[in-house]
Amino acid sequence: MAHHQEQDNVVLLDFWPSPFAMRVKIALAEKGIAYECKQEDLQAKSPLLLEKNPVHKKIPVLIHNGNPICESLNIVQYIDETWNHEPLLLPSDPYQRSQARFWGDYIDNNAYGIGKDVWLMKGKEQEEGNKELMECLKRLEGELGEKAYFGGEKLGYVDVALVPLTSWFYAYETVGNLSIEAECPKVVAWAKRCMESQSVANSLPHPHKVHELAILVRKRRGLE
Ligand code: GS8
Repeated sequence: MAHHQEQDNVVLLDFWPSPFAMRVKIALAEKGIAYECKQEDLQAKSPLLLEKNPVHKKIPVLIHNGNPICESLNIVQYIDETWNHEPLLLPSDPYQRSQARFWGDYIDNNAYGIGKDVWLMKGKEQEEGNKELMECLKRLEGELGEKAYFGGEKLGYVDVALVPLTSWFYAYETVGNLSIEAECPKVVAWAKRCMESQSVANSLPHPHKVHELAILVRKRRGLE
């Protein structure tokens, strides 16, 4: 199906520090799609968010010509299929596609799962959390191996899935007193490579801004 960009109305319900929303921003930028970005206040969700994602009531939501698409990796796949021109994010070979989705799931269920909590911990619990996070990143480092990107020579689905988390690395390192680069140098070099793409650089906030937010939330919760 041919798509005419002038007919497309694309809106993203966003929250700037959300790595899930960053995935969608990278995918839209890769495809060169113009869109309107609406910031949500997650303490006071808009009627539009509640209407468009009544099940989870979470951002990101992509609204394409009025139709909502929820869940960030589902949205990335939708973008790749709807604007099915280069650059393709998912490989076309079914086996390669299955592998890309496998790692996307792994990243969701592990890297983001641990990452979501590790900056809100302290003491012994934090030590355990850090250990778990580093095991997960080492697993990903093994999968990356000597490749430039997870899918090979160019930025693809797995990179889009994982790279937003790297904008939180500085916060994890500072709050948790650890060095990700010392333990996972290839992942850190890969993140820098990804940042050379405008689509990634323009979609990720400055790590110091994320760190400031992390400290603010920790103080609010009495962790600092
Ligand atoms: C996760 C989205 C999410 O956690 C996805 O899109 O991939 N699996 C989903 N969104 C959070 C903000 S980022 O931490 C959110 O909207 N939370 C609001 C809430 O839970 O009330």
